[in-house]
Amino acid sequence: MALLSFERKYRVRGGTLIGGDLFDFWIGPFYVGFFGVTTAFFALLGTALIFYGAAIGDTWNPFLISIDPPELEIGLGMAPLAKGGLWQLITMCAAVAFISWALREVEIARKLGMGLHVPFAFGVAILAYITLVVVRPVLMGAWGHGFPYGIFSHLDWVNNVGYAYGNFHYNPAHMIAVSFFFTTCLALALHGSLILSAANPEKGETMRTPEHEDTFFRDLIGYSIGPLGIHRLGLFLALNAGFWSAVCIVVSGTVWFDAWADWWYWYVDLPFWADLEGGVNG
Ligand code: 07D
Ligand code: 07D
Ligand code: U10
Repeated sequence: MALLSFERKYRVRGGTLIGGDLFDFWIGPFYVGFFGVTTAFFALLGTALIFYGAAIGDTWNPFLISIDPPELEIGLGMAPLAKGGLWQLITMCAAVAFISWALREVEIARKLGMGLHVPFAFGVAILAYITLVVVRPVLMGAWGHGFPYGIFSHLDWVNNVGYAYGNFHYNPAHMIAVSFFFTTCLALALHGSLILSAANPEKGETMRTPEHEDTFFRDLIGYSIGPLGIHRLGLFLALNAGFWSAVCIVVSGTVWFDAWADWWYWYVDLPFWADLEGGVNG
């Protein structure tokens, strides 16, 4: 079925979470829905506030514009607009816009009778963002621990927060997250290359089948995870990358306050070798 006639058949009312038939329509290619309206509203409002912040700031250089969170002294209170209040409003707009976008994905999935995997996956990205700008600042007692909204300034934040804990690479959850990111790339490179090698033959050649794909990896490593399995694995890897990222930052400054390298002393201090010659007590 051609895509457009498919869309005509499936563009039917229903499946909405809220608002019934209200907003249950399309504009061009986009499904609107209640959460489309809230996404559009809060995304536009947040963007307008960023432009306002830029206008009262001292640069229009897109790399240097920065909407900073309040000073640490403000704690968890509301700050004046020009002194972090804008950041607080933009954070609210962003959170509501992202969550609305996820709920719009839920409504579209429900209309199509599909699983909720896509909104769930986006939910993990939202979790990482909320962890950075809400959960960790609240646990640490000040909005000032959130990251600033600017292209270069947010890089400075990552750098500075990283060095506040010595070498951030020693954060064990950061290690797990980084390894999941790397493995996600490996999995997508293997999957993309395998599919193209089988399903996109030279002109005149016949297309190969999933059995060929299975056999390639059975010949190579003795095992194939299969055409459905690789997608499960890919989703698992990617979601873990985001999840362990959220873990690695939320524990920094809430349950661990020192250099991350020192965390590893539990290992050095294990009784098996702590008393050996050359060990910490030896
Ligand atoms: C390709 C999908 C398209 C999305 C794009 C991003 C904006 C921001 C707003 C000026 C993969 C659109 C960008 C709407 C403009 C203003 C106010 C997704 C794709 C093209 N970062 N980060 C970038 C965000 C954090 C870090 C680039 C957002 C954390 C590092 C872009 C968030 C930490 C590097 C960007 C966020 C962190 C970047 C490319 C939110 C840890 C880079 C992003 C909401 C996660 C890279 C100059 C990309 C770069 C980069 C956006 C959060 C670290 C500007 C929206 C605080 C180390 N980040 N980031 O391709 O070149 O994402 O920076 O949480 O090296 Mg960042
Ligand atoms: C937060 C983005 C959410 C996005 C959303 C959507 C729009 C719409 C519109 C396009 C989480 C936004 C959408 C705005 C756009 C249109 C139309 C994703 C988010 C909701 N690190 N590190 C990580 C590595 C070092 C440090 C994570 C590597 C140094 C700190 C990841 C290296 C020091 C923090 C990671 C490295 C350091 C991190 C980031 C290498 C600095 C964090 C991914 C090879 C001196 C952050 C939750 C992520 C984190 C984080 C990777 C090095 C510090 C695992 C590979 C040693 C302080 N680092 N890092 O989280 O965990 O994505 O954040 O050296 O806070 Mg690190
Ligand atoms: C995958 C796959 C697969 C495929 C695939 C894909 C994964 C099985 C079958 C998909 C993959 C790709 C296409 C590959 C490329 C993708 C990426 C690299 C990921 C990154 C993507 C991008 C960078 C693109 C981002 C683009 C976006 C987000 C589109 C932007 C959209 C909009 C701006 C409109 C959004 C629509 C909304 C919010 C709802 C509807 C709203 C409107 C139409 C606007 C009108 C507004 C209203 C009705 C509300 C009124 C608004 C008000 C009141 C606000 C007023 C407020 C003020 C302050 C003024 O596995 O294989 O193949 O293809």
